[in-house]
Amino acid sequence: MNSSSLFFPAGRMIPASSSLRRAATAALRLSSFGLLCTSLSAAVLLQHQGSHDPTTEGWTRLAGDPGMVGAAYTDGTTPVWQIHDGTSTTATRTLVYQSNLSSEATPFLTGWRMSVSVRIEGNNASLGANTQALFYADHDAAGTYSATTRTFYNLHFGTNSSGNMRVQLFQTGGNLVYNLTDSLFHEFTLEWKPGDTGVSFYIDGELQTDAYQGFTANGTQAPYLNFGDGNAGATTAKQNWALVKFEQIPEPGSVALFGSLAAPGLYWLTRRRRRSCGGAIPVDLG
Ligand SMILES: [Ca+2]
Repeated sequence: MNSSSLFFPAGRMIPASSSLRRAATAALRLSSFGLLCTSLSAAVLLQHQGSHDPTTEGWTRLAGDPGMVGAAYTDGTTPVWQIHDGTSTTATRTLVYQSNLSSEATPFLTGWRMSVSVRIEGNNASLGANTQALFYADHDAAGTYSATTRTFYNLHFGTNSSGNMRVQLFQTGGNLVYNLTDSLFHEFTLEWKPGDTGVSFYIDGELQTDAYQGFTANGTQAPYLNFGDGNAGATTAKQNWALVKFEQIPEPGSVALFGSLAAPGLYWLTRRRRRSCGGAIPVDLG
């Protein structure tokens, strides 16, 4: 597909100043942080949601073998797009849904957020690209552009022997691993804003680290996003993807419209929101 269609027209990325001002006023009057979760939503650049076929949402199916399965499925009561090895018996058991970004300079300079809700059905002890959500960027975690290196912001999902979810942040110098205490759906979020020197990682809105650096390697390929099975090995586990969302966070200049007194309040509320939109769950840094 034409990658330019991944982006809304520039005029729609940031609300008109009058409506933005009204939204900001309303937001600052709210006493419920729950309402703020939606009132301050960022511009969604790309999204997979529920049981929709990702190829109808702007993603391209890239399968290493025709036997690989991506199909609509209901996990309990949650509609998902399920990915698994299916009848594939070759040594190329990969299936990812990918979307190229002609340039992610704008979202990177103004801020970005990638949110994923996924559950693994069955056990997958191999914590790696078997189940991954990836942002392949041309900027490092300090926001510095490079023409010759690329930074992978890559969430790897797996389970322990009991089926409890695990998530790994692929990183140069040592991966970060978080062990969850159940096998339920959770929302995993990476977020970067101007001035940050690392990417923040949240589980269900709870900050886990603000220093994720990603994995940097030589490369010149255009930036892209993908999710699915990026490892050629076999696994009996199935991946149930309820949500993959990539957003541009409103640029700092738009906050200035709120006025010098309102802006610090909104910043505080925004920071607070990341800690208030989901229930806390126990995690261990493994
Ligand atoms: Ca595989």
